[in-house]
Amino acid sequence: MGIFDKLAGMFRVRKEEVNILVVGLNNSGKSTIVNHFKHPEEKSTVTVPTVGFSVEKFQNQGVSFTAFDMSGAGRYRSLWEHHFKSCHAIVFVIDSSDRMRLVVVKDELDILTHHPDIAHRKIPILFFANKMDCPDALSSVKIAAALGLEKIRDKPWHISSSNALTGEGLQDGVQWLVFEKQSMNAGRKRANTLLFGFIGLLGLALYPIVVDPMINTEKYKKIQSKNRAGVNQEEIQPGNMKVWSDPFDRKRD
Ligand SMILES: Nc1nc2c(ncn2[C@@H]2O[C@H](COP(=O)(O)OP(=O)(O)OP(=O)(O)O)[C@@H](O)[C@H]2O)c(=O)[nH]1
Ligand SMILES: [Mg+2]
Repeated sequence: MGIFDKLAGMFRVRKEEVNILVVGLNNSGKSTIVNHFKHPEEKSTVTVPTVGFSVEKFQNQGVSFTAFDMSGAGRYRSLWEHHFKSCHAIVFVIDSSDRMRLVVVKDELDILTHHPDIAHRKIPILFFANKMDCPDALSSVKIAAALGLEKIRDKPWHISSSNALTGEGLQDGVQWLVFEKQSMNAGRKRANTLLFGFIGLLGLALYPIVVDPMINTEKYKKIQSKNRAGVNQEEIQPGNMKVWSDPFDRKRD
């Protein structure tokens, strides 16, 4: 690949790729949500409990998503943390009609937000208060209060009520996620521009002192020898060193 191809590659607008980790208790509707976004030809017609996890790819609003659809069954929940490091966003699905297990949801959320691979990252978390069509479903506001979401202050989060069977509320949630990722990228680009600007200015300031003497060695050698010519060489021989000031003001012979 030639230098121009490399430069063209650097300046080409790269397609955004986002890894999302889809977690939540079993039967909350994670796989049904992921299935909704898949290409019609790739959609599965039957919903079965996920074993371990499955990796699904889909496109939405010009963004390529790779979804790690995790099983929510107790014996597989320990697998979630293996994907914390590599994910760019988390989708946390809650069955709004499963009031009994809301406390388990809160425990799992606390474990996730306190995990070392998540705790110090400004990673966006999208909550789906799913199964809003069920008659005993709690509202997204009540779920947010029950899970103490207002305490998550160091990460952007959003909660959407959804019905994964009809797709209601799903697009709103993903739209928020895309917006959040894009504004994060814009912030990072601004910071990079500032950094490169600063480095450029520093380079300009240091050029005459550091770079120029390295390039124009002959010019600086001439200046050096000219300066030396103005100094009496005898005076700078160690044996002939003169004491210019005497702190005790003694007379010298
Ligand atoms: N009424 C209703 N049922 C839903 C909704 N979303 C999913 N379901 C049903 O809930 C059941 C479980 O859905 P899954 O998508 O398999 O749930 P999951 O979270 O992936 O479960 P695991 O893979 O076991 O962790 C299925 O029978 C779905 O049809 C919803 O919004 N409303
Ligand atoms: Mg599943």
